[in-house]
Amino acid sequence: MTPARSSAMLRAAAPHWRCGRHELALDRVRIMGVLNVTPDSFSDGGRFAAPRAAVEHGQRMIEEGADIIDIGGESTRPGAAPVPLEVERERVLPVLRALRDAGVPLSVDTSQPELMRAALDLGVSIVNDVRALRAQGALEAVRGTGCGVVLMHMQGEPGTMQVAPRYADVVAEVAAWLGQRRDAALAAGIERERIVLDPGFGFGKTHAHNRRLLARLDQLLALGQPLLVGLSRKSSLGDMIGRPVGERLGASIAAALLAASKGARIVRVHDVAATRDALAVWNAVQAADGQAADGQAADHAGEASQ
Ligand code: HH2
Repeated sequence: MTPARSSAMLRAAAPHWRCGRHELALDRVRIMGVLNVTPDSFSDGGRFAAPRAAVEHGQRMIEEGADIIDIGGESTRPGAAPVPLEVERERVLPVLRALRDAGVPLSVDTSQPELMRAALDLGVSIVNDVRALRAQGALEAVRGTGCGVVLMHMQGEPGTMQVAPRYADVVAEVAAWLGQRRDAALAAGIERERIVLDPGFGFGKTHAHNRRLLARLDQLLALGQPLLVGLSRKSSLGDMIGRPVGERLGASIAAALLAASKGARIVRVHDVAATRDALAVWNAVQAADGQAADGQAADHAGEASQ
């Protein structure tokens, strides 16, 4: 693909994301800040398990530039067991309540239709489901609500998904699967402009599968939906740099920029401030590239630069 064509495709791919009372312009890459209200998440388990610590961390990420806060009460790391509904509700709902007027759209990271409904009643704008609304009643829970939805690919279930992930062609299979889930959502009455797709890095995939998916992420743009990518601090990055989870900031930023360059419009990250700065550079250069490609570059011959 030529650079001009690829940048035109990226800009054409996703003008807006309709999510509840918010409409998120996707003319630049947006940051979804991760807020895990869990004792056992793979990178920050226990740090924000108390509601007060979670709310403070959410507010901090908003100050740092998060466009969305994604609140989850179930760890889906490899090997994790499902969490009972009541536990998930008790973890998530007080934090949603405290942050709902904080100024940015909130997302609830859950697969449980009952929790989706309760969160939507509190004014949550996005349902982020790592199981792509496959639970019984999940499509119905979001159907008439106008919320945004993230449909993520996963092979298997968190408890066993990393035992032996298998694909003949990981990119083609993830694309076909996401296309089917998108079609199921459309058939259930969820409008196209509400739907974002996510290849699900680390969910039933080897490190090699994850690397290949990132390398070929632009192939998923053919599905015609905005793409969200969550690679922050994940073990595939650890594998590439040989560092534990607490030392993956540089790798996570590199991954966010790579995802952006391959067409992702939303990145789900733990380290908001550092990602914001990296993306500000990327977005600015991308905008300049777009102006040049459109033949709109102004003549700045006299402009001072350093
Ligand atoms: N990854 C995690 C959780 N939710 N949602 C989407 N859409 N995409 C992802 O890649 C994704 C996700 C896992 O990361 P994290 O929340 O940091 O860890 P844990 O599941 O252990 O809480």
